[in-house]
Amino acid sequence: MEQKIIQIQNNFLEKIQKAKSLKELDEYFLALFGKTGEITLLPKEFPKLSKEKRKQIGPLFNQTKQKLEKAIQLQRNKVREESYKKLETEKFTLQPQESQGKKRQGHLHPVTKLENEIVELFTKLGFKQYNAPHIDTEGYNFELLNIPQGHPARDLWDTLYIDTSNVKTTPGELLLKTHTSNAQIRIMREFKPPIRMMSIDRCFRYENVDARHEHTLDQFEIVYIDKGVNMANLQYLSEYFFKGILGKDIKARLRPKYYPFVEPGAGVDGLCIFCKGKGCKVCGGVGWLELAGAGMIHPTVLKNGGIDPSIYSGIAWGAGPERMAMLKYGVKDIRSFKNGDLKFLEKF
Ligand code: FA5
Repeated sequence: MEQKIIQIQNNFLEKIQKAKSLKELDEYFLALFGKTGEITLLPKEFPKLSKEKRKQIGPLFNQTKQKLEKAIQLQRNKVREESYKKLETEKFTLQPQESQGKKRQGHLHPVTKLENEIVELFTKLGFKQYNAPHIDTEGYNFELLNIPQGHPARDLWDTLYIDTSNVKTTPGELLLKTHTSNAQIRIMREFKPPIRMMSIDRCFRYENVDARHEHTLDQFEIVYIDKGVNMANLQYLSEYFFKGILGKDIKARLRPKYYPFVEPGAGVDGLCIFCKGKGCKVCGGVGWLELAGAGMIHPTVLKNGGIDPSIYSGIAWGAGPERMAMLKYGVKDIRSFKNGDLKFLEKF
């Protein structure tokens, strides 16, 4: 076992130190710490060891884990700094397009196009747009959504908090909104049921970015509240939504998922078009790409929004337009959408 740990360490340390891109480093991170990563799987073998051996191996394992994490972090910083330096020295020249005999024409970003389609689809059903602030209070982002301070569910969202120690008039802790669900309570307090609202906006997370996770991501949220709204409406709207945007052949599934602000809660997945459900790097080996979280709005949240849950019920969901764009346009890495590569954008 010592041999194995040392071998993993030596093998990866060398590769990490030679890595020239963040993408390469993300791949090593996944190979070590992903679901089936070499470091992740090692503790599964510990029960086979004697008690004495375990005492020896434990600290070695922890040291190796920390060493590798630190090495990845250091190399990430180094790669970033080098790319900034390159930017400072690089000369940009704008090519006179006319002299090349063709005019270049700009167009909307592929995700913007897809979001416009979503808005159009839901406008037809009577939904109106509503956006909440990017910098928001813990109250709207968490507490009023049934996630009090210290609740373990806060760990589901890697939150970027704002240092307000020097601000005298701050209304509690401020943060960058982690989801468009921060609009829910405002919508309920501003409008009387029946409510059909939607919100498309940018959200921010302290995320370990990879092929399907961005730190700056868009979300599309709906809040639909009326008498007698139920899971069947959710199922119908999900189908209307995914088929309307991704085509009638899209294979989607609804599975139970926990969110403190809905009951019951569901995760909506689309079949990964890259591996056809077999499992690949893009979907993290699962075969499905999570597109949305959804559910029946929790009675406590309705009450917090001033709505009587004995009269009204509601559904909400938060979907990821970039994830949908990956499936719609066959894009294997979510980071391609925002890295400013014109060659990529010109394909659309
Ligand atoms: C939420 O953010 C909940 N607010 C969704 C919700 C709303 C549930 C209303 C119930 C009722 P989650 O963290 O799972 O849940 O994100 C929702 C969707 O956003 C995901 O399914 C995915 O499509 C997208 N998403 C989440 N994190 C990222 C990320 N880092 N990069 C890109 N897309 C992401």
